[in-house]
Amino acid sequence: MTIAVAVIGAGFAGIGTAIRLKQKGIDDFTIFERGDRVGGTWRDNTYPGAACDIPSRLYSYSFAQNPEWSHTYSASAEILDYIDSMVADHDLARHIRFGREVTGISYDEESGEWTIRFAGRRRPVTARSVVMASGPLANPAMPDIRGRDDFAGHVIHSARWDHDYDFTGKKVAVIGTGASGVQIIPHLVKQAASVKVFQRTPGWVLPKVDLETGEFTKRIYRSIPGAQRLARAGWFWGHESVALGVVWDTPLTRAVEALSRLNLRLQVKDPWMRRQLTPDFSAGCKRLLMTSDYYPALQADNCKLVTWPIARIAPEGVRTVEGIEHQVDCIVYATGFEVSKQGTPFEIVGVDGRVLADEWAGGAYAYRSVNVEGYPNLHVTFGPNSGPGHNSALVYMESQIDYLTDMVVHLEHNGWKALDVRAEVQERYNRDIQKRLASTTWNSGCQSWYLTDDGFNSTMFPGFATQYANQLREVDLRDYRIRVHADAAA
Ligand code: N01
Repeated sequence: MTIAVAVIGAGFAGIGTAIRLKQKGIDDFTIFERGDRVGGTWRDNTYPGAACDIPSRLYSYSFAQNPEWSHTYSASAEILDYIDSMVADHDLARHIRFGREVTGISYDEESGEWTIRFAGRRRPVTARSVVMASGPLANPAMPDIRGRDDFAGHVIHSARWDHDYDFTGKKVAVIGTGASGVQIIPHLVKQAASVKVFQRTPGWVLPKVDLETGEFTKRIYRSIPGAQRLARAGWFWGHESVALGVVWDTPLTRAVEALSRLNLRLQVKDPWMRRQLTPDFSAGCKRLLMTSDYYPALQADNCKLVTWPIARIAPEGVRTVEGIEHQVDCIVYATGFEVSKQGTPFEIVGVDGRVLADEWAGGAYAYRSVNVEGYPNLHVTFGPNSGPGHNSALVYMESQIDYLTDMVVHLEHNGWKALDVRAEVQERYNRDIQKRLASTTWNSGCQSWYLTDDGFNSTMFPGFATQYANQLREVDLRDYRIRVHADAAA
């Protein structure tokens, strides 16, 4: 039997999509999740110190406000609880199938249906619409360092933490000092005998002022929902103004850098260390790092910052190019994720047997980040050029979810076969996006996961969250080709 909507992934995007589908009267959907519980990135990233660097009031859905957030910024366990509570509050458990890893989907023009295939299962599922909610940062990336497999000790990746490994008394190397690395290092320094931090590029660091939410404030949030909306709006506009110093190179960028330098001067006494920790690219080119305990941890007696490039991994540890071998018991890779900027997480075959990964080989693109011409009724959350960079990913996600669920409603209520974005509309949109990206800080010279090796930016949205939300506020059916079933056309 064909279902109305197949949602792939039970992380924030999949759960949010499910809630909005229900609120819009669509109950005939199933969420297929490869893991054994909901939560996506917050299920997978359980490293010590895992927390969100965006305030909780903004890192949550406006249609599922939570008066109980304990702090300004939440730790991963609390975020996971929030996702669980959304599942319970909206009766979503009966819609979720766990252990279903999608291996490929293909579109049949005749029926207007997508076939979804799963690892280890012979029977595929068919659906009229598919929502890709599998997340861009779902698969850990191991760095391409010579000798990596030769290491005789223990290996852990930040996104697949080994909670059984006891760091007490151990010598540890951490490779990677991005958003994950700076959260892990302070915790390891407290536990391990010694920690060597291998830094390739220092990032811009701003202090994270994390306050506990008092019982009185919670009571206000519980009894006056408008107060939560007000707090959310405050954070939202604060982040919108930060965009001026992060998305484009403006005088505000210099102000962000000055603030970060001041933070460095106040927290790090040693001039050599300060030089090593000073970035040489514009603030915002890579993600800003929000932490107040990273610099103090680096200066702990049992911690050492290593800035010589890594030459290779040896059986006993990490060898740097000047010939020193740092012998360790464990290597923690905080080296980020395999980001599908060009490929797709599984094979996606559209009209005329077109394969999306082939079309995206030069860099991914979509219309309004959600739809791709030739792949009707397929909707992507966190798709090409939808990255916030300066605001909450959930604010962007909420816009996508509202937009794509409206499209599903159009399709289902009208009994149409397909909604396929017009090629010329998509082309015009992406020409404009790439033109605007050229003047952003992300394209100003540093290398980050936002760019392909050729410097093509298919991840970030070049503007304010408000602009992004405005473009997704309404589905303009003139942008789409509508196909009807043969019997309806007759
Ligand atoms: O990964 P990253 P991440 N040799 O790719 C280094 C989200 N997130 O997991 O900068 C040596 O940013 C690499 O060095 P360099 C957020 O969107 C959110 O930290 O390339 N080093 C870098 O230091 C974030 O952007 C939260 O020179 C190597 C690090 O590894 C995204 O996840 C929290 C190397 C990788 O940094 C990814 O963050 C955490 C090599 N061969 C994460 N290869 C929130 O709070 C890589 N590196 C919401």
